[in-house]
Amino acid sequence: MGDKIIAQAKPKAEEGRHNLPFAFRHYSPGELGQALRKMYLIRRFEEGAEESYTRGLIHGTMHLSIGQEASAVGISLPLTDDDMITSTHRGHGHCIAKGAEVSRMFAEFFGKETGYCRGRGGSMHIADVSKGNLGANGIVGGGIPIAVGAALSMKKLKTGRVVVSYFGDGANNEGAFHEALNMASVWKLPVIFVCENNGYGMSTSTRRSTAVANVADRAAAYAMPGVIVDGNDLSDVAEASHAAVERARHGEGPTLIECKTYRHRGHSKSDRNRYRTKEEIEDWIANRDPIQLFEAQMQEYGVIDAAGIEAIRTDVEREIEAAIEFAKTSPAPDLAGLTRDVYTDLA
Ligand SMILES: Cc1ncc(C[n+]2csc(CCOP(=O)(O)OP(=O)(O)O)c2C)c(N)n1
Ligand SMILES: [Mg+2]
Repeated sequence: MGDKIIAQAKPKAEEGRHNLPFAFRHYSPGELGQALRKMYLIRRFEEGAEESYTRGLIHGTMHLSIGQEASAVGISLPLTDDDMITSTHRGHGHCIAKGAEVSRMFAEFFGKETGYCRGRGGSMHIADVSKGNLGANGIVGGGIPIAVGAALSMKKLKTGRVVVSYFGDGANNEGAFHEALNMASVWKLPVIFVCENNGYGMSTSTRRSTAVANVADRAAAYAMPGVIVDGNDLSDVAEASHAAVERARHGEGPTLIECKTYRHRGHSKSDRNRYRTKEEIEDWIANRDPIQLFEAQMQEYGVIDAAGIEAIRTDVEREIEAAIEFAKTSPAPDLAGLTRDVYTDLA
């Protein structure tokens, strides 16, 4: 990151307030600063996790969402702690956007007792029901029917709460996706389906795997609105999310939002990026980075200056350092509890 971001700032716009992008009309400077902070926190958390993995402190694999932060944070902006989400194998960002503590996430990755799953679950199983996060899911498309079930429950209990289901483009070809969308529409459930289309499911491009040009086109088959947004533009994402949340809360049923985005890193730690060009990756990093774009917008509309951005960064660095330290110094699970808090069949 660094100075590049500041250099992108354009002169302050002179348009009237009604011409400002949605997020700048709808949220206060403090709320926008918090959104930027969360995007940083996701980025720095994942960079910290990546580094810890390289140093052998974390085992297994992980799927990084670096480059997709605006989608996680923008979708969460209109949600309250009472609203719920289901997440994916690439879910760190969703989790942090919904209010998870990075110290407990690092502890989980490090296999410590203080982690969200007491060190038993790792990267792909973090849940935090106190913040409405029903959990990540290693099964592609697995979270979608869970979200529909939760939304049915929210409707029956007349809670006014909504459920967001994040999933990838790969999941839109799973049967569970189609069954879940149909049922949610028939029953007008308060659920928002969010496809983070990053162009690839592992090494297969969406073009080669999906019959329609846009995942959002599939909404028509289930009589719900299908909205395509620039998934790297926080304001566009928040606008679509806000409309979908309003619709869901008022009993009008589900919406399918497709966030067009890109993952900067490989699919997982073993990916050698043979299926996409270096130029393609570099172009997204240099020209479409969601954090750079949001910072530039914030400066353009006079919401923050370079010093304000620096203060947020410094604050996030402090939080990440403290979180890693907490994880390192936390106790490992007790050997006597080896079969506790896991599915075991001792018969
Ligand atoms: C049901 C199922 N099939 C296959 C896999 C193996 N798998 C893990 S991630 C993945 C790709 C998913 O792509 P996408 O939904 O686009 O999400 P992204 O990784 O791009 O975020 C696959 C095929 C799985 N975990 N579950
Ligand atoms: Mg994908």
